[in-house]
Amino acid sequence: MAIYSERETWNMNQMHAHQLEGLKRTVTSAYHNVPFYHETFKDLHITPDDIQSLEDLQRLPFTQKHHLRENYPFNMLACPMEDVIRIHASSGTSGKPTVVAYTKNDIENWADIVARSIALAGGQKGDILHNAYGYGLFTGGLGLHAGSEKLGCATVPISGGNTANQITLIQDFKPKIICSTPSYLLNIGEAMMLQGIDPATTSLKHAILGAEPWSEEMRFQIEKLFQLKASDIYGLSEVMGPGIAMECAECQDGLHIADDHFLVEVINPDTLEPVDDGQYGELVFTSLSKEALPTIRYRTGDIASITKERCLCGRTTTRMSRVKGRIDDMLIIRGVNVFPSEIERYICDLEELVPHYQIHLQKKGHLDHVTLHVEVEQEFYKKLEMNFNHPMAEKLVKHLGQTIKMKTLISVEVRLKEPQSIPRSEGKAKRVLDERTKVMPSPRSFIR
Ligand code: DLL
Repeated sequence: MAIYSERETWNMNQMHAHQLEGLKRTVTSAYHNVPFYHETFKDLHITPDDIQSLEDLQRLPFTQKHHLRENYPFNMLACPMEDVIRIHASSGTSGKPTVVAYTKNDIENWADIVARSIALAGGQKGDILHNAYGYGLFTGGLGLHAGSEKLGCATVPISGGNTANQITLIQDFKPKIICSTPSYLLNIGEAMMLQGIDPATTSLKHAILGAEPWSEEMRFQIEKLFQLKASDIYGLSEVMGPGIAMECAECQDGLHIADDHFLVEVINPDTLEPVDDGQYGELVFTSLSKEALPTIRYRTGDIASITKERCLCGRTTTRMSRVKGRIDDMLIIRGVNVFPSEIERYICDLEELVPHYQIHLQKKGHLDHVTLHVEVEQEFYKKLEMNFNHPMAEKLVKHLGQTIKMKTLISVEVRLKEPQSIPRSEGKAKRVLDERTKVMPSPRSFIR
């Protein structure tokens, strides 16, 4: 095990003492410097002196995305603007973007956390790292960039997109590590094959993949295609950016949370009560070292579980499961909850299909109707003679529909699509298209 920092193997007492100090500092700063926190604490009759143990965290109010939006752009800052050296923001597809800011210390801590994450994935000083996360207001590009430089990697800041150029640079520079969303790496692999390049023959040995949900089966496909180790990286801008948790390449058994910078909780999103370790719920993070934008009990909307059990790699940090998905992306069909990543698993299991898919949600009468558009693999398409009425196609549709029904309990209409027909992403893939505002007539409405 290549340990980047001794903090990764601290015992519980060391970690708790460090966390309590960070929590007290964070709460004091938020209370005195951020009007939003001052007011909410006052309403609950809490002052920073009430925080005497880590358990006191439970007394603090939750923070949500809308609080950041309501305080757009800079009212959540706990430091004067002259101490801010970087600003990032979410894309803001619905309403105002959420703005996040960093002091010099914040940027240094973040770089250190990301350097540790790259080391966890198997990277080391001297490696060439191809960074295909988007640069700009999105935290992926610059976040991985700073960590890569801090670790001492030769960093290629290619950003997302221009796939032909990505392939040329991978062939010419021979990077050992690639960072991107899982869906974009798949696209790069596919584009390589179209050019007659076998992705397994590149120099890549490690992939650092995240920023969107992906399944274990998708990992298997990517690792097989490129012959590399693919590790999951998690983070969100509101709490910091990539690196809040990172899987170790040795065990690939959950993501190590940067406990020295964040306190994690998992709650039931309906009751807001904590759930037991090992149970799925909504991840909530409190920052312990951030100066510009302290985040207290931030509700991420992401569903995962945590465990305090020690990882076989020897690191002692809390681990979280893969994120199943965001609460907003959960499909609730006749009372059954399913995440797109759970459907993805069954697509990846079938060699006649490629994991390029989209889930369309529509209303048929009063009921939600799910149609899964999924592409067939090129060779299989030829075998079908490009005809989806072919008996082999019908068998495949039936098989996938039945598997999804059996495993997830939801009925899905499967529609095979020809190769290359589903839009490719250069960043986060859009898996769910919610068309439910367009009301479709129910079959019954035709029976008069
Ligand atoms: O996606 C930060 C990031 C960049 C993480 C690069 C990893 C790599 P946001 O754009 O604010 O930040 O989006 C955060 O993306 O709340 C999750 O819903 C989702 N997400 C991030 N990482 C993962 C992951 C970046 N490994 C939102 N698995 C989060 C599943 C993820 N979902």
